Amino acid sequence: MRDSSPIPSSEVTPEETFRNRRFFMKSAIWAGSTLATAGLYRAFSPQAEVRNTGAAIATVAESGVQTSLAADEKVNAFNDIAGYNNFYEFSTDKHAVAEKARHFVTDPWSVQVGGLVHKPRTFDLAELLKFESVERIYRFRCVEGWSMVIPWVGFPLSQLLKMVEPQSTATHVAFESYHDIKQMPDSVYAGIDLPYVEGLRLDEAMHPLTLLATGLYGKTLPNQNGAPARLVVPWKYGFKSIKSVVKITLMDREPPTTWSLANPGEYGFYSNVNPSVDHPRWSQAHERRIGEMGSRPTLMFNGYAEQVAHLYAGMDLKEYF
Ligand SMILES: Nc1nc2c(c(=O)[nH]1)N[C@H]1C(S)=C(S)[C@@H](COP(=O)(O)O)O[C@H]1N2
Ligand SMILES: [Mo]
Repeated sequence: MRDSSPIPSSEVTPEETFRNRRFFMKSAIWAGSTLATAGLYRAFSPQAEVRNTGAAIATVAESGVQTSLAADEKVNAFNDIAGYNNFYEFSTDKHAVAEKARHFVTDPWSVQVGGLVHKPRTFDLAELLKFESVERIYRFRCVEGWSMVIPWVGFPLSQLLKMVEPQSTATHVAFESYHDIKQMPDSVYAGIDLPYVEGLRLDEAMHPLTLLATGLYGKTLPNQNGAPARLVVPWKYGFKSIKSVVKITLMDREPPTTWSLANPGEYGFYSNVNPSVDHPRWSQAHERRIGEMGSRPTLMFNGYAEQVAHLYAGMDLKEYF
């Protein structure tokens, strides 16, 4: 998994409506009013574009989650986010994924949640879209050394996990992606075992920053970004954020993960963004932000250390990479 393709130019500026909305959202965040913010969202985002119409959409103000960007960080253009993708089931060519995923059928859909839970349950698409959505603008850092800033729409995974009531013996959560050779004919060239699987520790999965995303830029999630629902764990390398999830299983041990199965020496279970732990074949100290010239320093835990460092207290992050 090494990126050698050129950076796509981001000539396409973020949509005007989004910029306007963002301007107002900033003041709303400081005002700290979820209700007011939800109203602003509706005012600046045409309902027709958002599939999550069933629930109000709040912003980062809710649950006191701080996810602010530095002054010099801009949200990436929609065309960067939806045009430069890693989704090996469709293609290993980042620029080809969007087109190959165009006809991917994501409705009907269901996510089966089970394992060490008191109330196993299957969520259909309508049920997933009924969770109260929030917008979270997160940095997204791929292990290959590129990054973006993405305005996700989704809900904290903890909400779904609480509904199934994890048993006291559950320590980890396993995730599985959709895989169907008929819909994903190029997956025979993926070079990794499929279905794609990932995992988190239960406390990581319950962390308020961890999302199940169902949209971005205030719209339904594009197929190439993992429709209809994908994990987003902003302090870990991008490959942990598994796409098009169909199965979630609570376990009492660390589940296998696709990239550590493929290459255990290069991709660990934790894969926290860490500028001081290099990949065996390249440095992780810097990254190129898609749409920018040059490079910028990679931040510990991708800039979310204040929120997540305590999860790894006492752990040697070179050993648990
Ligand atoms: N099922 C599945 N999930 C996946 C991948 C994949 O190939 N298959 N690629 C991962 C990698 S390496 C990255 S960087 C991100 C890319 O997400 P994006 O295309 O939405 O930016 O998805 C991750 N989730
Ligand atoms: Mo990645």
